[in-house]
Amino acid sequence: MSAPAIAYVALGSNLGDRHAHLAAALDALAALPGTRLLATSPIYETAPLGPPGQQDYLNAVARLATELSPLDLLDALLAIERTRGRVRAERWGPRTLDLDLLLHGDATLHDPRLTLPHPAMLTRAFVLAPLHDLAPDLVLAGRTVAQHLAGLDISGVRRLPPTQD
Ligand code: ROI
Repeated sequence: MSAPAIAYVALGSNLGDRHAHLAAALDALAALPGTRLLATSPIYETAPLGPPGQQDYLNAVARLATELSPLDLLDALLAIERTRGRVRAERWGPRTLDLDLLLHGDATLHDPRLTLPHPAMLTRAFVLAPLHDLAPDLVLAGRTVAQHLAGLDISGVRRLPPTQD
């Protein structure tokens, strides 16, 4: 059997009990077959990118070691989203839980269902700020996560203090 891949998953929620959705998602990630939850970033409260009038998001990033293939992991993420009542309606509209596969080892993938690395991850402070907490020196497209983040406007992202539960 091949070694597990290190995968990074971005979590987002801006509808309902946002903290509960993220906590449930982390529990579900930790329970996936062939997968270990290695680390979780702090949670950030972030201004919504997309149509106006939405609540702020909570965002975080998780690092996994997984034996699941990229597409099997994607299916697992979609199933977790559905357990939190995610309905895919309006594009860029509010959502109970969004789980985006950012990276799966060194995989590059151009599948109709999944592009790896995630095509928008390097331009979104709400993804790069929590990723930076876990992997500042990870090199993507020739620059470290820290270098990518330094070029972004981070005024809309605020790290929340750790919770005590
Ligand atoms: N905006 C923020 N701040 N955080 C998100 O996770 C997020 N997710 C999305 C869109 C609608 C693009 N906006 C977001 O999918």
